[in-house]
Amino acid sequence: MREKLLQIAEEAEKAVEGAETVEAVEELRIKYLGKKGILTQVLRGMGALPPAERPLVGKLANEIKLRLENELVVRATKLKEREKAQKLATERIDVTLPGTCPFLGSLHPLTTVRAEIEDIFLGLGFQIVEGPEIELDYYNFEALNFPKDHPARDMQDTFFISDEVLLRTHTSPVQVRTFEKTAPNVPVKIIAPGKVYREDDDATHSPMFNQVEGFAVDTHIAFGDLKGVLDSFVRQMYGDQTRMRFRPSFFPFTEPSAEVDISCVICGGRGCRVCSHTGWLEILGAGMIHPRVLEVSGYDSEKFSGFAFGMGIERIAMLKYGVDNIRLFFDNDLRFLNQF
Ligand code: 2U9
Repeated sequence: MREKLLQIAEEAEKAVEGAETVEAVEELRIKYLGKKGILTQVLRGMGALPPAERPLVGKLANEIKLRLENELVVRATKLKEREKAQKLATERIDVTLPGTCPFLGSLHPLTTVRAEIEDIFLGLGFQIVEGPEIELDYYNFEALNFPKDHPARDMQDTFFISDEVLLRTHTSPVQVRTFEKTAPNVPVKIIAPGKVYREDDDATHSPMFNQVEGFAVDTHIAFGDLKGVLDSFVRQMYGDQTRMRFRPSFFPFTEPSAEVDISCVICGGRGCRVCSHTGWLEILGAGMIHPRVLEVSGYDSEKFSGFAFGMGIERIAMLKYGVDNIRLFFDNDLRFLNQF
């Protein structure tokens, strides 16, 4: 056993001396000292020795094991240093080369436009309020002057979860809910941004889209206040040169009601393909809140009045960036999104 141990030690030490790579040293460690290694096996077989021989042979085996472990570490360190020195001598790093730029994501254009709209209205003293996308018929239609069989409901068909529960078709219910908390005598000025759902699907309409509606209620609110607020909004959004015009319209929840156009952002009003040679682009709807809507929510319409407006965020973004199909916002095509 003694001779066998000394022979293994000599053979292993020679092999370590001759190893030329760190990997070769590791292989030798496994060969001699690993779980199934040569020296490990011998140490395991010591039980078969006569008891009198065991202490001496055991001592020798442990010494050999320790020496070999030490030689493996010394050789691996030496080889690592040699490899490092070789690399330093041959490898050249050009520190003037540009670094590799990590891929940076960016905000979705609709997120950016929504934030811009919110910033403008915050600057005009409005507060931002959000509400549920699954709404009661009462808040979405009834309280806004759309009785059950009113034809104006047809233009805002939506998913009904039950007779009384639906996916909201506009963010106006948020404003009715706000009225309920603030009436009968607290003035309010809020905008309600969020997703809405309608049965609409073409190049400029999507069954799900984002709206921002706003309103102000106080004593002495007049149509001129609405014009001032919207004029400030369109000039901040599309530039100071942008002009605005109002055309009469109808909404059940406002009286009088208007559609609002801006001078074409492409041709400045001279007429082009984008504005169908009219010089104008429709961007939002607005009006004075119908007295019945104020009364239903608890305000005295003899004392209080208010204006309201609504816009589609997609439409505002399409006009701002010259996008001609609403689906581009929802397709997740990076060729489109990377442009923002
Ligand atoms: C209350 C009272 C009145 C919100 C208004 C519009 C006019 C309007 C459309 C613009 C494009 C919807 O996204 S769109 O299709 N909106 O024209 N919205 S006035 O009026 C309100 C809201 C709440 C309590």
